[in-house]
Amino acid sequence: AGTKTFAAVDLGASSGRVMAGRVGPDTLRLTEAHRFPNRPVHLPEGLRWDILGLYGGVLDGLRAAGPVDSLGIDSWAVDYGLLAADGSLLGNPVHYRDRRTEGVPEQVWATVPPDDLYRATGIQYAPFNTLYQLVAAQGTPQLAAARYLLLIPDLIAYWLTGEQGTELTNASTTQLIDPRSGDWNRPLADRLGIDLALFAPLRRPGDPAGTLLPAVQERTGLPGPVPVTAVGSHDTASAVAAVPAGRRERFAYLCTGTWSLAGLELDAPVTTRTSRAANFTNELGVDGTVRFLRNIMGLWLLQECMRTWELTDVTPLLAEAARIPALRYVVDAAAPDFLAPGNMPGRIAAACRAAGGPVPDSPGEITRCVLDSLALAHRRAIREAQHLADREVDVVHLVGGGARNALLCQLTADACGVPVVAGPAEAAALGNVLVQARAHGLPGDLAATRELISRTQPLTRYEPSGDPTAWEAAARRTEDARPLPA
Ligand code: LFR
Repeated sequence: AGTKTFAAVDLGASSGRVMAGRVGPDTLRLTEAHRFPNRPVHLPEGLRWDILGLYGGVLDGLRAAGPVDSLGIDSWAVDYGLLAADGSLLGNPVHYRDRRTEGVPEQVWATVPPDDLYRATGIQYAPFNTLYQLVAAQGTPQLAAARYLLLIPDLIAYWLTGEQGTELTNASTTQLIDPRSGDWNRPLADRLGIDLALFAPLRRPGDPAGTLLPAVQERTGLPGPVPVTAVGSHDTASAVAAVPAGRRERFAYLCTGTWSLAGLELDAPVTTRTSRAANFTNELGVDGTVRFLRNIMGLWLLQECMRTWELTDVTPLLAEAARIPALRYVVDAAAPDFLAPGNMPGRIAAACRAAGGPVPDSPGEITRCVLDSLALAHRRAIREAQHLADREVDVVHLVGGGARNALLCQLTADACGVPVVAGPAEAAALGNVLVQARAHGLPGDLAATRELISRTQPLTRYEPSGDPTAWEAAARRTEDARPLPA
């Protein structure tokens, strides 16, 4: 009694899933209705998302989920689809790892210096920010024909409901939002010739986002009417909302998956010059929070190696990696050279060689290199976040897919020198479900929903172990190569 069911559509860079969440004041049960691969496609014109395949997976998933009180959608950030005046999609959305933005940031900075850009938006430099993508698209027939632009989760919501909106947490990753007002930065867009009229009106997590179209209801077999509710539609916003922190805990979070996003939850953005130089971003979170974090390449490094090796089972690789001594091979896991797809083992070996250290060769050695390097990058980001935001941290909450990787969790605790609490692995889907639940009557604030997660979901605690001086020395070696500016 008193429980409701919510469907969470959660699209990640390597797979999509539809989860059903049963929620009540003391209940939170998440079950997987359907999981499907997300396979980007190399076309002659570049790297594209198979958005129609993903949408098909969403419909199958909603059918498998069965009757729900509402549904919400989240996905990776920054990417979008363009629509013609009649609402039809103009081509496949471009993948953020596509090379079309090469050279574009420099062009943008000639008009808007990077310092101004950072102060105006709080967003770190990444070549794939929507702002650079839109400047790269200027002059293309597709953009010329476009009347509407919808970010990926908003595009899926549009196909499901016929209604257009732009959800704020994800909108903040476009680098076109003023993080203080939470509204578009019109002067910035004007200076760059970006047409903000392409974007639908902003909506916030918890806002209503339409009702399933009759044809969608028929296709999914859902008894209606089914409301769609805006959630933190940026997957990282949903994942941070599901960090099972205690109300008074001083915590950092690590959202692990294709990326590692490491940082702090703040009340206000930090847009100092040092923070920009350290490439920390201020993305908007649910309930008016700021996600002050750094992007680290994450398990993409390993996923991409496994694609080269044609391996699908990570378990034997992790077992092999666990037998190799710590910190023999280290790369800078935040380095932009690892962004594009292709020959990752070769690029990792080359980076080790360039750093003058021993070079990993076997898949086990390279896996170990990735995990040690990620742990070091986690350590660095969490330390720098504390320094830049003038805050202290007693515990690191590690959520997302990496929470299933015990070796990564332990190495992160060892590197950071503070306990790591790992889980939930499906944080984005849980955050998605709980924002819907609150919009549909679950009482309590963000801290209360976090307490519900820590009461109901299995979590694993990792205490720091091993030799802290070894991590310090390794940190010093890699940080010398890329020092934090004074
Ligand atoms: C994680 C994520 C990151 C974002 C990257 C690209 O899935 O959403 O937060 O920087 O993907 O969109």
